[in-house]
Amino acid sequence: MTRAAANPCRKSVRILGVRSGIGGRDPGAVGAVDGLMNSTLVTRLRAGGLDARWGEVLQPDTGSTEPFATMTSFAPQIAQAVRRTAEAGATPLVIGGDHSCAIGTWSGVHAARRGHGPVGLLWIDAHLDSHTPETSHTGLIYGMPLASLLGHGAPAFTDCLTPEPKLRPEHVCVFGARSYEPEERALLERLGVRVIGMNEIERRGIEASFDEALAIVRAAAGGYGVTVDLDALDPRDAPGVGTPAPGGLRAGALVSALAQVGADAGLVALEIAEYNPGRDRRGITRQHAVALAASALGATKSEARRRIVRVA
Ligand SMILES: [Mn+2]
Repeated sequence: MTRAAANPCRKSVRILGVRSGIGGRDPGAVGAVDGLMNSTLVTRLRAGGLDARWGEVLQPDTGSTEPFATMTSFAPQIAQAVRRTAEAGATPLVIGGDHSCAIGTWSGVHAARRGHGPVGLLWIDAHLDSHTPETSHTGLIYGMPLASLLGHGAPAFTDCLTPEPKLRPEHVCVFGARSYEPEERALLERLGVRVIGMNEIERRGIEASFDEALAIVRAAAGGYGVTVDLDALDPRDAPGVGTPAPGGLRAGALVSALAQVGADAGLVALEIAEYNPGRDRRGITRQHAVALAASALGATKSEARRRIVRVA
């Protein structure tokens, strides 16, 4: 008997690749999908008891070089792929791409969970990603996805799939922030989004801080998602990102914290963005990305269970 037959309740994870760096300053995140395909990601998730495999890999239409125009048609494509995956009963694991992919990912999750209630989102990031085209200093889309999902910004993004906010401020928590402009901080404050920055995490400890963050997103009736911008990690652990910011989370501490998510049935989707293989050193960012995904999807604690099944 195969292990799959012995354990028909294995959680199904479909990995969706977003092969794009059009939203960032450094297009290097376009290499993330191929970098993670050539990693231990799938074997690690399977070894942890999950039915994990790659699904669709999406890439933007190369006909246009204007990022706003490109993203206007690409974000709904990401959203539809995520929606199809979630509606088929699998947990989507979206591998960015620069973090502008989140506009599509969480619009798709919103659509898939429509009948269940609003979805919470834990946004783990060094930055707030909460600019609008009016406040942005750079015009880069990877600085705008959270504002867009909250219903603020370019209509092309706020109206992805449907013209409505995809997230409610009371169900969103930003975790690990330490580098941002006053305008985006002001937007989140005005909306009432809880931001747990690095100063606070250092003062209170990651465990107490993460407990609060998880309680906020878990309160959403439609389940919750987690998006990890790898620049949330300290550059010592994650040099392979486009926009590193000193003073971040240590990888081991975040992997431990995310184990709570993995042990929970409420996770509806996971996203890991901003891996930039060209800036990585000896693959350490990639290794930590795999460990974060395994922990958040609950692929770490099933080793013992598998041994018991085999013995039985
Ligand atoms: Mn980000």
